Amino acid sequence: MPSELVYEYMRIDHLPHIWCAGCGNGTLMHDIVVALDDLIRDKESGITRENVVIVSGIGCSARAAGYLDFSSIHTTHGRAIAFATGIKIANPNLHVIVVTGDGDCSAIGGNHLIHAARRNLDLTVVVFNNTTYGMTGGQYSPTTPQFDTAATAPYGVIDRPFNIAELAAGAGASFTASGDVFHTKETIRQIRNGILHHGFSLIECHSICPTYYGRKNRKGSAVDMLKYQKEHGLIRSAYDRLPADKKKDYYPVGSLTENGYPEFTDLYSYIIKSAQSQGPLDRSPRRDVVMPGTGTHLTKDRYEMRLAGSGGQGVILASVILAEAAVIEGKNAIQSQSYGPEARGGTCRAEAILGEKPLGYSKVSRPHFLLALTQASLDKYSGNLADDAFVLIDSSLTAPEGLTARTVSLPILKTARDVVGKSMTANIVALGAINGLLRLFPEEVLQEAVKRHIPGGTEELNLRALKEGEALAAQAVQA
Ligand SMILES: Cc1ncc(C[n+]2csc(CCOP(=O)(O)OP(=O)(O)O)c2C)c(N)n1
Ligand code: SF4
Repeated sequence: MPSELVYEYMRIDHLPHIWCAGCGNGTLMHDIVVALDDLIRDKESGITRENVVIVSGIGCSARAAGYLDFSSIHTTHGRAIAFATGIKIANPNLHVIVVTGDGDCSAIGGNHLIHAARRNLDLTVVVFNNTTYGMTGGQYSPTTPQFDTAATAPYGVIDRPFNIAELAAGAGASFTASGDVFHTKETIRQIRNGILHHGFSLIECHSICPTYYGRKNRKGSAVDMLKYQKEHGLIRSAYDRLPADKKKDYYPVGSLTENGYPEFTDLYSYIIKSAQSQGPLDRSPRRDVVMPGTGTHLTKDRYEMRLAGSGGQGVILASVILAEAAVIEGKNAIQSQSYGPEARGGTCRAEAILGEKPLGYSKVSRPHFLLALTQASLDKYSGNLADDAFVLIDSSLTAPEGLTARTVSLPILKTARDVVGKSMTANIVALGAINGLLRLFPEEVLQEAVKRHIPGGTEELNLRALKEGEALAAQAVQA
C-alpha cells in the first residue's frame, strides 16, 4: 500500500500486522482503503472519514478492523453482520462496512448473512474468501472446493461449496459482485460501487491462504496462487461470453446483480412515520405529571416500565399499547418481554422504555415503574428498582418488606371482574390506572393505541375498562 495511504488510514501502532507473508488479506484491505480514499476525496459521495464504520467478526481477515483507522469494532465469530445491523439501524446515516471471512460469514454467521440480505439492509459486506478457516489452522469451510483437503478433511471434503455472492443474491441482496487478489482494479471498483449502493451489497473476494489451504492442497507458493488467479479469474463480460462447458475452469470478477429493491431502514422509517400520522389526535402538550403524594414531574429522557403478572393476564399487550401510544405521540419506545414456558404457571413480565430522545440500549435494568398483578410477580420483580421508582400493585397483594419505593395499591383485578364484567380486561384497567397516575399520554392517544391492538368487536368493552382504570387512579390521587 502506498505509504501515504498507510499513514492516512491505518493504525500505525497496530503494525506490523499478523498476516503471513503472501496472504491475500493485505491486498484486499488495500483495496478497501483505496475505494474509501477515492470516495472520501469525492465531496459529492457523502462519505467521510467520520461516517464510515468498519465491523469484523473473528478470523485472520477480521484483523482488518483493528488495522483500519476508522470507527471500528472487532466483534465475535459469525456475528459481524448482526453487530453491523444494530449499528446501521441505530444510525442509518452511517456507512457500515463488514470485513468477514468465508467461515465467519457463511458458516457460523450464515443465518445473519441471508437475513441481512433478505432485509436489504444498507451494509457493505466484503468477504475475504480464502476457502479455509485460516486463523484456526486450515479446517474446511463452506467454500472449500469439493475433494480438496483440510485439517478436518484429510481425505477430501465431501460437501459441495457455496458461492457466497450467489447465495446473497438469492437471499435478496440488491448488489452482489466478486473480486480477487490479482484483479485489483476491478475489485476496488466493485468495493467502491458496493459502498455507494443503497441497499445490501456483498463483494465476495477470492483471497489466498498459502499457509494452510495452499500448502495442504499443493497449490505452490503465494506467487503460484496469484498466477492461478491471473489465469482463471475473468472480468465478468468475458466470463459471460464463455461457452457453458468452459465456465467451470474460470470464475468471474465483477458485478453479479444490482437492483433497486427498497432498503430496510427507509422502509422502517416510512412505517413508523405512517404509524405516527395515523394518530388522532390531541397534540396538546403533555400534562403535568403528579405522582400521588409526591408532586414529581415525569420528564425523563428514558422512562423504564416493567409490567408483571402471570401468563394470560395480558401484560405483554399492555406494554405494546404503552409503546404504541408513545409512537403515536411522536416519541421513542422499545417494547420487550420475557414470556417463557414458566409463565403458564408462574410469572411473566413485559417492558416498555419510553423517551423523548433516541433510546439506544434496549434492556430495562432499573425500572422507574413497576406494575404487579400477582404476588409471585411482585415478589420476583420488586428488587432493583430505580431510586425514584413508583410501584402500582393490585390491592389483593402484600408489598414485600424490603420494598421502599412509593407504592399505590388499587383493586385492578376486582374492577375488571366486577365492574367491567370481564377479568381478562385487567390489563386495560391497569393501563387506565397507570395513565391516570402518571399522565403519560393524553387520554385520546391511549384510547387510540388500545383500539389498534385489541381484537375486533371488543372496542366498547376495552374502552370502558380503560375509563374504569382512570377512575381508580383519580380516586387514589384524591385520597
Ligand atoms: C463462537 C466461536 N466459534 C469458533 C471460534 C474459533 N474460530 C476463530 S476464527 C475461526 C474461523 C475463521 O475462519 P474464517 O472466518 O474463514 O476466517 P479466516 O481466518 O480464514 O480469515 C474459528 C472457527 C471462535 N472464535 N468463536
Ligand atoms: S493463515 Fe492463511 S489467511 Fe491467515 S494470515 Fe496466514 S495466509 Fe493469511
